[in-house]
Amino acid sequence: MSTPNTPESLDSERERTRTGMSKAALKQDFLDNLFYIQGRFLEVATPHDLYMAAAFTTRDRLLERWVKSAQLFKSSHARTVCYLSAEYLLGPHLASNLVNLGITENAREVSEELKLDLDSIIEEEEEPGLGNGGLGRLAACFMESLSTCEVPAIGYGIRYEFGIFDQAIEDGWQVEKTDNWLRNGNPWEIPRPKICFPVGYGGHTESYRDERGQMRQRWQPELEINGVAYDTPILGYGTENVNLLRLWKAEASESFDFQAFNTGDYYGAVYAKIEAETISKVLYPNDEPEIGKELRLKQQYFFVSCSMQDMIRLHQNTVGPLESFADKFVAQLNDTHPALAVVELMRLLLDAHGMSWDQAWGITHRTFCYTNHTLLPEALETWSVNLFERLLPRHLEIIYEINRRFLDEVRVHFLGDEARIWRMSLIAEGDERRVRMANLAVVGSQAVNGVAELHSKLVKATLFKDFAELWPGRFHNVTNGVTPRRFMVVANPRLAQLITKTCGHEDWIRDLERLRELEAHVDEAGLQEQWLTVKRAAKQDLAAWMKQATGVQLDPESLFDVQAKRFHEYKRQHLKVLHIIRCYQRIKQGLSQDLVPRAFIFGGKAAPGYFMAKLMIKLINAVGAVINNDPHVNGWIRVAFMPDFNVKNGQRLYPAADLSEQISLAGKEASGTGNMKFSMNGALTIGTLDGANVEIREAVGEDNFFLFGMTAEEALQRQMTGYRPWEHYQSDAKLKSDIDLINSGLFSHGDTQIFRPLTDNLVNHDPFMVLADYRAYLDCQKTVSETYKDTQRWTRMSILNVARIGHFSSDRAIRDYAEHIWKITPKPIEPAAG
Ligand code: GFP
Repeated sequence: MSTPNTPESLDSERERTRTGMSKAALKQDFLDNLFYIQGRFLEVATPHDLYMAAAFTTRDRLLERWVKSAQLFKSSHARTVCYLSAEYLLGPHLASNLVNLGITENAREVSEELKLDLDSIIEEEEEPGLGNGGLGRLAACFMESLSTCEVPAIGYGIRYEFGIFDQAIEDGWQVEKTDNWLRNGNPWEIPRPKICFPVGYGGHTESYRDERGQMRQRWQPELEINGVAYDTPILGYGTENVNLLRLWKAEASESFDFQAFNTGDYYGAVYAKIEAETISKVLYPNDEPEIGKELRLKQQYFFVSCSMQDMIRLHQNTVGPLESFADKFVAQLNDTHPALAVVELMRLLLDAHGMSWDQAWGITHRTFCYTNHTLLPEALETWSVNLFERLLPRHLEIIYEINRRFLDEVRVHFLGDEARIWRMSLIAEGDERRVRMANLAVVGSQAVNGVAELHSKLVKATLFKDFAELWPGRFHNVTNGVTPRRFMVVANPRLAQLITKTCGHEDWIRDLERLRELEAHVDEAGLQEQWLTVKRAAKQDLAAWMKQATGVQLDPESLFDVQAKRFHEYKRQHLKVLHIIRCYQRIKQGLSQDLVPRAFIFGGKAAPGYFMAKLMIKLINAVGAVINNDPHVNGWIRVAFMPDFNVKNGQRLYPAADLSEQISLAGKEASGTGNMKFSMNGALTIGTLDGANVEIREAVGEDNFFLFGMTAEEALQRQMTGYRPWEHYQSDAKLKSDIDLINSGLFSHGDTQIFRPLTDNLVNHDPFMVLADYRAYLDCQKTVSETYKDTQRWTRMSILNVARIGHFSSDRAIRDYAEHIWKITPKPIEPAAG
């Protein structure tokens, strides 16, 4: 076919290549990108070159949609959600963007035509690990669902040069390796050197009279660095909407100190640059003591300052006067890490834009909402007043003034209740005075929410009881959700295809409640058989990966019993270890009749400084080494530890699990989101009444969920009346023998001391009541084994879990936020004509 050689036709031809969805356009763009960006041709391209070319080809299609979204949002002054989060655990982009664009199949066929393998290209991507766990992954799911639900949004965060460490297992111990994710370049981001804001630290404040003769304060920082924007487009599923993830990188204002250089101080000349760039260098791991983490406070201030300045800039460029700022923007604080944004917006409105306190507070308070993610006291941030004074003196003044006015309000409501005032103050008095970030977040926000029904209730009844009594209308619940695009369609394409075939449509991917249509087919032998086939294939895939990664051979016919999440004592990975040891002892004693062959699979990282969590990892691997090498038992049970649990590896685990372990002490896990991901992939849950487990159980039905253990209330009651784990140890012979076996040195080449810190802690303190729930857990596991023997019943339960899990889509969570918290309506982008 010949194309008329006019400028118009050339233009449209070119446009089609860069943005078209046909195989021809994709192929041409892929080859162009390989050539023009990577400087390669097919025959010599490395796997990385191919991945880059595929990523750029996909990105070309995102950019077109992004520009259109930005144009519409700008011209219509669309109300916009700003999601402020110190963490985004994004996972690899390529596969998920292909799904959301609807071009996976075309991309696969193009690859085949070019004699390439799409899966290997996808596998080549290194994920940005810019988060620790649940909170960061939630932010990533929310970004995708915001776009899918067509809600205009900007995600703000930090572009850490080094994300969460890579985990290796050496001699059974976790070893941390640097995550140099930017080493080979990041094709998804676009640097915006001109979107750049100064951020100050240190120095002093001073009073002056403004032109109207009023006394005002201003801040003279000692140090100023710059925050530069790096933008990543986030596409929704089956929509043209693309939102923006804007991450800030710290740079020195002057990259080179010429004065130092001229006086011969070559190293000093670049020192400021190095110091400034340290701020966005590395993600802090969870569960490390807060003390001394000055850099962390600097990071928090850094990203909220850039974000607030950016929001003001955007507002002034579009709508104009700042009086309507809170109509244009709503800012969601993802935990307290960005709580300083409240103070920074006040500072900007007061000091840079000359507003009165009341006017500034009126706007600020209407702008923010806050999500709490934990009740654990050690995870609630406080910062020393001294540190604040040194680093952010103007902010401390503003915090004092917010506090003074706030406490006056409390006094009016609760006359004479000094204890309450003391508890509610933004400043904790004591040997060292500290700023309470959670109190600041509550006071500065118009809405506060927990992340599951139980958690939100506990937030109101315990952590923020005083605040809920003062402002009952401020507290809400939005149960978490996860995106089915990544965790079903990308992670488990076989299951997705089977669902589509069974329901006769793909609409469930956008409207997850429609999975309910599966229920009508639950008793069909054909579906059950295919369901099993799909699960078995996923188990085979995982077994092959595990064999290659760890050397451990798993039998796909056995029950895959998986616990994958951050390591923490409250999540009780050690409870599962006690179960493994019980199985081991039973088999050794010839009592295997009520067991089924099981593969016990773990995944998860421990914070580098959290000794007990690391010891749990060592224990699992130690027990695994004995079991996996003992021919008497390894036909029955195997233990495998998946190294480096991250989003990418999680996608291998969820589809293959038969049983999902959600066994935290009730009242401790705010929500959990792994519980949703497993259930969406047809795993049955064994769990306590904790976090979102409660709602998952209600949704899938009591009969399709293995429940055990104390309720949150019972646990609290036991704690208050004096919990004595020692008595469980003494009175339960099996429990005693399991713990004694750990201490016998059997799993540690005769070393009887290595696991003592763990076992002594269990027997003497047991803060998360492992021993109190041990018996109930074991009994419940017996029921699991019995049920698994009945394949048909198990499969039916598995199908029902998937059919009834629709509520836990992050699309639903975003719609809840939009309606009840943000008061925002979707803004669809019209598809391109033709
Ligand atoms: C926290 C809570 C989880 C909750 C997530 C998301 O996770 O229960 O599901 O936040 O709300 F602990 P981490 O960031 O602590 O892993």
